[in-house]
Amino acid sequence: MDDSFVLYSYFRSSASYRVRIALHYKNISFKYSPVHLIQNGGEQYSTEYRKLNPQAQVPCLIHNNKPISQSMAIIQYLEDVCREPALFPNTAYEKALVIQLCELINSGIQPLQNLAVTAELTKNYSFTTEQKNNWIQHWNNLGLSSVEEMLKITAGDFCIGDTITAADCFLIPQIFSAKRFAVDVSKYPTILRICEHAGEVEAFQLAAPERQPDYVP
Ligand SMILES: N[C@@H](CCC(=O)N[C@@H](CS)C(=O)NCC(=O)O)C(=O)O
Repeated sequence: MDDSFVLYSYFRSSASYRVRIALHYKNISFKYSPVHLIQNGGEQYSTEYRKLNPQAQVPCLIHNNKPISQSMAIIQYLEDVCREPALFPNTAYEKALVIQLCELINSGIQPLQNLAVTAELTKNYSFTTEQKNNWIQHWNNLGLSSVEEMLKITAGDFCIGDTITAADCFLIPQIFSAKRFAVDVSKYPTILRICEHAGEVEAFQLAAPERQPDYVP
């Protein structure tokens, strides 16, 4: 059995960033395989990459020569093959809270700022750069204000109490993206407090975009 892990990733991709945090947190070594989302018309559209992920998106994790896409599926898979340290709580309700936060970001925010979506707005709906940025900020603010309200109830040092969970793997990359799109995140003090705590943890440091081999300032 080939037990090696390969992660197809782009340094700026928030969905890839989630998986990088999970891999580092679980101390799983992996080969980093960069997919440049813009160069060469977008390397995610290459025939070779589409064989791994027909949706033409990163991340994609290869384990035992088998591909898995969708960061949620990948992180749950990592939890199954490497239980400790756990990223999902044992109790049913707390686990649901973790997935609730992950999905709020995964389904409710990130898809609306994704490259292919915003490129379509520009190309076929004549959005100006300003309109595109307003669109991205609108959906980030709508989602993040809900996240902030939920976290006021569930958070300790991290999203759910004082233990790192998959919810933190989703939140920190989303805040990285929000800042990149000039969203005013100072409105979200609970989120910022969690980001500060995560910033002290090695797994989050190692997963940061600027630490990746394909990073470009
Ligand atoms: N729900 C997917 C989202 C994946 C996704 O949207 N990836 C983006 C980068 S963060 C991508 O590859 N975009 C390429 C494109 O839009 O062409 C996941 O969690 O893995």
